[in-house]
Amino acid sequence: MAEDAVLGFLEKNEEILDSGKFSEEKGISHDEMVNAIKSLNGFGFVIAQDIKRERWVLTEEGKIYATAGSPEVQLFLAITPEGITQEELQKKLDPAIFKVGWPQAMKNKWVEKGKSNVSRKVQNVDDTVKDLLMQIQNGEAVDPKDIDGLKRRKLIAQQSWKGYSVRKGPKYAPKRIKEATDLTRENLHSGDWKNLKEYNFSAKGQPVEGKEYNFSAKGQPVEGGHLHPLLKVRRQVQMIFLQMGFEEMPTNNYVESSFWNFDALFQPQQHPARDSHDTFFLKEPSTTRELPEDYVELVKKVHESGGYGSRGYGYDWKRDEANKNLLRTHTTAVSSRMLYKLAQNKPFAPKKYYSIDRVFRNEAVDRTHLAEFHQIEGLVCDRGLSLGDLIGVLHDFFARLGMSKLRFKPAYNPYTEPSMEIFSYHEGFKKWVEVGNSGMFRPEMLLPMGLPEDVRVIAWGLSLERPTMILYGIDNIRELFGHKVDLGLIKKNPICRLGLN
Ligand code: FB9
Repeated sequence: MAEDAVLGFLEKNEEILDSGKFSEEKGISHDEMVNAIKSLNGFGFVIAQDIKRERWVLTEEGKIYATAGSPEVQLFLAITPEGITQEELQKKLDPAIFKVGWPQAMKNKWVEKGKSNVSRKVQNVDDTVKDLLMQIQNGEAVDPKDIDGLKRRKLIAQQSWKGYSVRKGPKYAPKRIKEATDLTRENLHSGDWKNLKEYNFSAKGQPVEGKEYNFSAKGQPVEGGHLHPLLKVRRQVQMIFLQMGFEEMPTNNYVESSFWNFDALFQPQQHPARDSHDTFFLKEPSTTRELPEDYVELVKKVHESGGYGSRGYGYDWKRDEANKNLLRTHTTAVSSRMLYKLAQNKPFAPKKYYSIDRVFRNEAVDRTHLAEFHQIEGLVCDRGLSLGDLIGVLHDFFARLGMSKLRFKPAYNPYTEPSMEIFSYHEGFKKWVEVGNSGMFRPEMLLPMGLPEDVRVIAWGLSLERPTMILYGIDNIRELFGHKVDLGLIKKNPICRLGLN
């Protein structure tokens, strides 16, 4: 329809000057006409030139006044020549008309307000606003000064209009023969496919030339899966650990017993972190079913009376407390399970383990902290390790993350001694940033497991969210994790390449 109108017009005319006017003359919507022109242009039947015009159109309010008259004139006409009270006037007018019309009529010095009455100051008024709006509605030119006034009252708005002028193209034909690429179920069934250009053989039986491929055409966007930034950073950190010869620990249990999460780590049962204000305890199943009883006895003893050179804590250790199930507060609970398992293997063989998984803490949430986060943890278990080995492995690990300038600050953890906070100088922020925590697991943790006396374990931890937020320039953790995440970010976020990787 629209295509035929364009091709037919060009058969006898040089050019379609304005697609807007042309579509009105043909009684075809301009959108349909533009689609036809674009398609014909794409196949070379026509050459289309953009036409861009800015024009004024009436707002909804403007359309009302173009029909019913401006509010100030409606108000003027509602005042009888002898004058009326303001209450009577307001009863005669729509509140919106009174609200806009009264100040405008006062400004035009058309009306005045007496002690009890409002009255006219002039005999007659012209509704210039209505006249101007009708001129714009009819596409007539209007003085720019008048335009400013109407724009200020939000009665008109600027609308950009895009159309085309159209001339014959190199492949012009008075009627378009559909390309073979337009093969459809319909034209195959109806037999119309025989009229398609590629199947429309010339009189001498020669096929007309085929449609050339448009190699610059963009492919359809492929809607596939998209990796979350956390998973991209996790993959990079995993690669770093694997390149350093670490094995991943099995972290597929969010629910843990207090025993493995705290007691096995020599964390006393009165420690504030074991309070329900800091930890999520489970109602159901509230207690663990099975613990290695011999080992539990050794843990009980080291808490109560020490041993291995330790004084212990000197309190009555409660099994019920150790049995409580919780959501693990750190992946160090997994490290304790793995080290206990390693201690059962005789003879002892050194190991390097890592884990990256979710941990849960019942703490106040803020812009950068939720009640859960992903903890990254690494540990090396071998004979005769020292703090120097820990510092060395930290330099190696963080260098691979792109952080080569480190400083260490003495710290305290219930299960490591000595402990250190790790700081790295951030060139972008021009300041030292805390990037993790570390330490050497205490003998009160390692020896009850059955590890040889000269075996030491150096370990460290950091979060996955902090580096991800910094690397992806996200300052609110809710933009990264949770139900408010913008899926556009998930689809568009850049790849993550860390440090030496
Ligand atoms: O991740 C942290 N900071 C960090 C890490 C990397 C990073 O990279 C940027 C690209 C440059 C930037 C920042 N932190 C640890 C330090 C702080 O963010 C801290 O405020 C928040 N910490 C979490 C705990 O807070 C509830 C981060 C989390 C953390 C802290 C300690 C451990 C693990 C995670 C640990 C441990 C540990 C210690 C000894 C033995 C075994 C494990």
